[in-house]
Amino acid sequence: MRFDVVTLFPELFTPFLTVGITRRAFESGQVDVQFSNPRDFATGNYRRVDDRPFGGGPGMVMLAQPLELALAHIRSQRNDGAPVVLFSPIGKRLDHAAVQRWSGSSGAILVCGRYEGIDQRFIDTQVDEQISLGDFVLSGGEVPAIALLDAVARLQPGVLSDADSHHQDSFNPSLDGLLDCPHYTRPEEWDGHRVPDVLLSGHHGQIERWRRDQRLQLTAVHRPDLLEVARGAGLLSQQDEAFLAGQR
Ligand code: 9WO
Repeated sequence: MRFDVVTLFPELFTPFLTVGITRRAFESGQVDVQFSNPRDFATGNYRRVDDRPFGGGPGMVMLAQPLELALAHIRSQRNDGAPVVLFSPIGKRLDHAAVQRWSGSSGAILVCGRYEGIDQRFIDTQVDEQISLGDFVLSGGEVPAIALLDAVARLQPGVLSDADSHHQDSFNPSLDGLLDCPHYTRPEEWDGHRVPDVLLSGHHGQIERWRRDQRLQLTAVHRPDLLEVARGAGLLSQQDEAFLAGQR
């Protein structure tokens, strides 16, 4: 799988690609990430990548031409017709299902905007898909690109430990079914707060039931929309429904 990232600031990515459980996926090339800097495709003494907006107004707009040349260079290296993705609040919200689709794909070309935005003609003619992380504005598309790469890399085979790998399973994932349960570690009492007794009991059946009940309760309270989806998908057992009925 290959992701090409078009960015004025490739150095922002390095710290995220070289630490943690996803490091091996990136360093082995399992998730191959290549960078193209529009600056390298800009012309003239000043190598401009931006200019003032037609019609006036604040800020600068990214020039279409250096972005298009960067794309052409990438296309000459990969001839798989990979989709061009732009990170923008206009786009479709990224969720776990989309991350799963990307993690099984052959990759994409990720375009990171800066300044006030990108010349619309580049977006209209070159961008296949826009992806949003939510209804807020950033100073560039790099943070969303890193978020996508991280989410995709952790779903690659061998990245999650065996203990975590159930999260890849579409029937027991934290985010397309129910929210995750709370986690506790040592000490048993911290700052006057004890770990729930059941977790210290050694009763694996009771511990599993408690965790399931916590997930159901957390989801019912914080994300009732997700609970409805899980219910509609037939993911709730009679025992689950009995617990939820007892909560009301
Ligand atoms: C910003 C913007 C704001 C309101 C409506 C549409 C918008 N599009 C963009 C945009 O594409 N901006 C470029 C990328 C240039 C300025 C910085 N950029 C950006 C991306 N800011 N915020 C995002 C972003 C991307 C994904 N999810 C949330 C925010």
